[in-house]
Amino acid sequence: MSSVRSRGAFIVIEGLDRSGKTTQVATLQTRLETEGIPVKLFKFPDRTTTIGQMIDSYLRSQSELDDHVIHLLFSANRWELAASIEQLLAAGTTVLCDRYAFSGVAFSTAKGLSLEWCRSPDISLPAPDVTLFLNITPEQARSRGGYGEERYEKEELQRKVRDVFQQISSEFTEATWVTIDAGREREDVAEDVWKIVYPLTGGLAIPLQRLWERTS
Ligand code: DGP
Repeated sequence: MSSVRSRGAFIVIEGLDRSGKTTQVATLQTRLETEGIPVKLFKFPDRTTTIGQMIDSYLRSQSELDDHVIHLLFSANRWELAASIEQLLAAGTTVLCDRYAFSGVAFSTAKGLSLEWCRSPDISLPAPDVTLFLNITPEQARSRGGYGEERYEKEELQRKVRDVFQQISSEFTEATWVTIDAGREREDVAEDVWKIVYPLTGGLAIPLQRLWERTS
């Protein structure tokens, strides 16, 4: 008799800078833990690895790199953790990712690289079961105190990033890409996030998909 082994859900949270993404991810993680659901959080870029330290130095403008090179480093940073993500999912753990390949495509395309080129190094990464995109307007970002000091935190670039995220989202179904209005009260956003995530945490019987393989 064959049975389909259930696995953990792979949930990605993407968002514009100043969208409150980090707070929402932390709230979601705490709530899952409180419910007794095994959960592991990844944050990309993961600045703790050797590759991540090069990315960190670049983001803080302490080093200069060609746009293609930094793009490939961001992708390599995801690939170096992909096996851990897969193992955790197979063991039944819910995996949360604060940013993923969509940020990779959005930021590098906004800087002027071609979308197709940007996507290719991330083809075949584990595909999220759902991506939650926290959306705010540039005006809302400004009213939240504006952007920070890092390299990409400029209004003009953020507008372009927003447009590319919209373009990326159009290739996904409504079930796999959910745009959330993050310009509202923190608790209301958290409630929307919870309503989408909680039903996925009981174990999934469908195999893990590979990112962008059908479009490659
Ligand atoms: P965060 O730690 O979430 O604030 O992200 C750091 C910055 O790096 C943020 O401005 C978004 C950007 N970023 C995240 N992932 C990627 C990526 O894969 N490629 C590029 N070019 N930028 C990214």
